[in-house]
Amino acid sequence: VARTGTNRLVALLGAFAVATAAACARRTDKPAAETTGTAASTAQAKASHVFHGTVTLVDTTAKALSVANENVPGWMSPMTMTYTVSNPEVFASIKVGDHISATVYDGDFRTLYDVKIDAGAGKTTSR
Ligand SMILES: [Cu+2]
Repeated sequence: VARTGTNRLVALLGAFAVATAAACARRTDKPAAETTGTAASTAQAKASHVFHGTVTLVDTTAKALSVANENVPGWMSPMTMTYTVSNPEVFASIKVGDHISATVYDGDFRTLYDVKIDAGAGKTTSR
């Protein structure tokens, strides 16, 4: 019974991912420098940014979030995108409308790190 809804949610997430991946590709001004060499050591040196946004979709099965972010200078302009998170335990409490903060890294537009739900902010009742 709930299966139809889940499938539609997954399809929606997929559509978001495709659309937003294209949007972000246009924002990649600098070609990746680490075409050769150890990717791990290069990745660790990447700059971090503080991310703020409002959750627009929660997929607890896929452990994915869609978030409408505020401008993150040098990383991403305001848009709605789907992400995975580094701390999936947030799925125990996170919900649509929550305002969250996280850490993001240059060149990594798919993962929100150390997601925190901001207390007292974005607690809208509308879905
Ligand atoms: Cu984006």
